[in-house]
Amino acid sequence: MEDPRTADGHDDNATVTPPKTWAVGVPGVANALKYSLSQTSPRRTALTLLNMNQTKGFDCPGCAWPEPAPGMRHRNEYCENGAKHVNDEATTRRITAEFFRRYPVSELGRRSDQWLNQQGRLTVPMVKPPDADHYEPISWSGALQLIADELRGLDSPDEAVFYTSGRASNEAAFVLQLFARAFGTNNLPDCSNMCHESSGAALYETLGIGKGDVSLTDIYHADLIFVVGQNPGTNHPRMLSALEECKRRGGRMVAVNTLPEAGLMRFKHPQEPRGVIGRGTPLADQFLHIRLGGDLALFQALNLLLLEAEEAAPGTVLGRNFIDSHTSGFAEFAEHLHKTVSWPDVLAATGLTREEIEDLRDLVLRSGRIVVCWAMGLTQQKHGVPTIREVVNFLLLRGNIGKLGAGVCPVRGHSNVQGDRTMGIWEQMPQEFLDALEKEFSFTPPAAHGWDTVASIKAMLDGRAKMFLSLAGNFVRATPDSNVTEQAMRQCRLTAHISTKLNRSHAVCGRTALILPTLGRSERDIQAGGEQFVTVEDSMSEVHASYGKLEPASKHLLSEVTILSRLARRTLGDKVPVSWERFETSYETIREHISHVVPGFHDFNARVIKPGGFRLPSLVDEGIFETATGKAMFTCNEFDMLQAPEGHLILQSLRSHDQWNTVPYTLNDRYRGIHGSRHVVLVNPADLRALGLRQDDRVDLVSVWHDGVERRAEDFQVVAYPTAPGCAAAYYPETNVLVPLDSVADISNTPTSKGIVVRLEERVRRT
Ligand SMILES: Nc1nc2c(c(=O)[nH]1)N[C@H]1C(S)=C(S)[C@@H](COP(=O)(O)OP(=O)(O)OC[C@H]3O[C@@H](n4cnc5c(=O)[nH]c(N)nc54)[C@H](O)[C@@H]3O)O[C@H]1N2
Ligand SMILES: Nc1nc2c(c(=O)[nH]1)N[C@H]1C(S)=C(S)[C@@H](COP(=O)(O)OP(=O)(O)OC[C@H]3O[C@@H](n4cnc5c(=O)[nH]c(N)nc54)[C@H](O)[C@@H]3O)O[C@H]1N2
Ligand code: SF4
Ligand SMILES: [Mo]
Repeated sequence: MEDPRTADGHDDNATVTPPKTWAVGVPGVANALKYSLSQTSPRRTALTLLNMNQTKGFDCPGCAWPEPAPGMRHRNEYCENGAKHVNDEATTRRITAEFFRRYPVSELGRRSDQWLNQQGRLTVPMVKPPDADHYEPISWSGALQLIADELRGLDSPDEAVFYTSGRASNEAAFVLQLFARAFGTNNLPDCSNMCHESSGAALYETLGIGKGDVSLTDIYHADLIFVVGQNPGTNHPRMLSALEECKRRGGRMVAVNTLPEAGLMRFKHPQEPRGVIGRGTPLADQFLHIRLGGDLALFQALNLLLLEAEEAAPGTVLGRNFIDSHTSGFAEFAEHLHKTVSWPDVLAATGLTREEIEDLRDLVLRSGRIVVCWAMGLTQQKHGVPTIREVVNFLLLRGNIGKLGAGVCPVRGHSNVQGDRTMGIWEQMPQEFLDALEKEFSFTPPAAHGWDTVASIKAMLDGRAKMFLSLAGNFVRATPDSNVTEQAMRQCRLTAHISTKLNRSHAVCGRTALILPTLGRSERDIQAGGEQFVTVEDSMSEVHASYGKLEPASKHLLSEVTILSRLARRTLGDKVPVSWERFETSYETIREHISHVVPGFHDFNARVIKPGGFRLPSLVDEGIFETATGKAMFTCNEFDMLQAPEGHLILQSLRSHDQWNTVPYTLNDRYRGIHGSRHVVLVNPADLRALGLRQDDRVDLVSVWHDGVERRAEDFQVVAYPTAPGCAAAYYPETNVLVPLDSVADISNTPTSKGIVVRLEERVRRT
């Protein structure tokens, strides 16, 4: 792969200032406004922001953190980064057919992710014919016919892959999965395969639910909140308001992270006067500076300490009633921990001291109600699933499941990633869901599981997959092993992207490629049946409506639902008895079907228009666990830790403060004190000394994997940073090239983006 930064001629030298120890407040708001005004006018910025996260406005297209109940919302119920995300969509810049005449695809492939995104909104459908180097305009019907013909020409429906990113609405997601299954395949990979799949796998097995079970009320009422492997100050900023509220009521917080992230330490509330002028609220009562991948060992050691405390003072530590009536496997679990936990291993894996873990135990013993929140630091590890199972063990020990102020909280990424799953975007939906589809639509969906993201890439590589359609997202940048994935994508006969903004997946594409420009969530969606809204589900299972307010970026845009239902109709004709044409006229029709197919959605149309919508019921809250034993399951997990050979480091790839996933907005990472470049690698000063490196040295990052293939990310600037010893950090997606396609989490098949063994090869030493 040619380095995409070269064509833009910047991003080669960072200036570094000390990392911040608090998050949000005035600089945050000012920063958001600066970015917004660079994209659009003051009037449009105001219109956009005042409508975001209001009951009759649109859902923030940023993360999946929930809004407070309607009566408790601020007039400005958004964060700095939400403001940036929505104005990135609301930008007044446009990409027209002229743009594609000017830039050949080969040149677009050399441009950086940031440059591609900055060109503005896509406005007209475009096609790149086989062997051509330019996209050219095509009519909507021509574009959809090309895809339909390609699909119908396949030898098997399983040669097609339908990818979804978590920005898509419930309605679009439901139509896409219906189309794919009616066409005959379960090949429905999604961004979740790379995100919270490990959470889903662990929670399904142990609790019988694929999602979290806490609400905002639980967060407010918890006595202790764990924030593990998560950087809320950047990635879920309004979570800090909820943590602040919990602390105001006397709750405590413990942060477990490889980096001392600003948002974990102290918070200044931007919508409260004291947040603007004061020192803010201290957040973490204890900070555990853990090694990458050390959380499994940490929770095992903590659980053993709790078992020992119970033995020392029987009847005072464990939730015996809860364990006896609601769980299975306790005795085996307890025996397993007694037999296997070795303190030297725990200290080596975590990099913590025994005293720190004992202090944590004491904090736990003082806390009746506990919530554990986590994100990518846990899920994107080889042993991510066992780690989350061990978190569940921890909560079960003291009965912290299914009661007020307690529970599991995997904090979701994309605003509707949880909803997309609920709607059936999953390559392995349970048979009950497929049966319900069959009953509603009178066709038999395929039963065999489809391909997830990693399996899809492998299938494209060896020619089993020939056609790729994407509903939102940026597949070639989000996925691991960039060089390999790019080759996979180029081997497809046809690739088609339903997108709002230009990205690398449009430039690194199949022999024939299509760009299908679509409405963003902030835009008005007018159909034959009148103005439409869509619905989303947040990280806490709240389902609500989102009403677009802005004029669409172009009159040529079609909605996601329109594109998908027209494509389904063209492809399938009357092969299945589905009235696709009615879907685009009124999305109520789709919601009516959803209410018959998806559990918890009865009276969907009536309930979702109430202010704030409704919350999906959680069986766990009713004490029902749909697991193999019919109870919440304690599990026995084998100890595992990440190890790097002498002279190597373990690297995590993470987000800066100024990016949305594969899309950097600027080259800065304000809280971490990095400005002007994303090609930096953060290394602990002691490791730098041991490796004979200094701040500002230039290095290549080379990953070490047993296939012997050299994976190299070139020319990174070394930054001395307080990351846990032995653990380095660099940005995603620039370092995806280093993650081997086969380096995946056990069970969930999630790429191990937070556990890559690397060596730093020095380039030119600065004098
Ligand atoms: N502004 C903004 N918001 C976003 C996104 C965005 O790109 N930009 N992306 C959205 C999406 S899709 C997602 S999934 C979420 C992601 O939200 P996060 O999971 O917060 O995102 P990452 O930047 O990947 O950060 C991972 C955090 O885990 C820590 N960590 C890494 N490895 C370990 C480990 O082994 N143990 C522990 N204890 N900590 C570890 C890292 O130091 C870092 O603080 O954010 C969502 N929100
Ligand atoms: N190394 C490494 N890799 C990772 C991660 C990591 O931490 N490290 N994180 C993983 C995670 S958690 C995730 S979720 C994935 C993210 O993977 P994706 O979800 O595939 O990537 P995004 O960058 O969110 O996709 C951005 C694109 O979506 C399109 N888009 C935006 N809004 C809309 C819309 O409303 N409709 C439509 N149709 N299109 C829209 C735009 O064209 C934009 O360019 O990446 C994963 N990859
Ligand atoms: S916390 Fe997430 S959903 Fe809320 S405004 Fe910020 S980015 Fe948007
Ligand atoms: Mo994600």
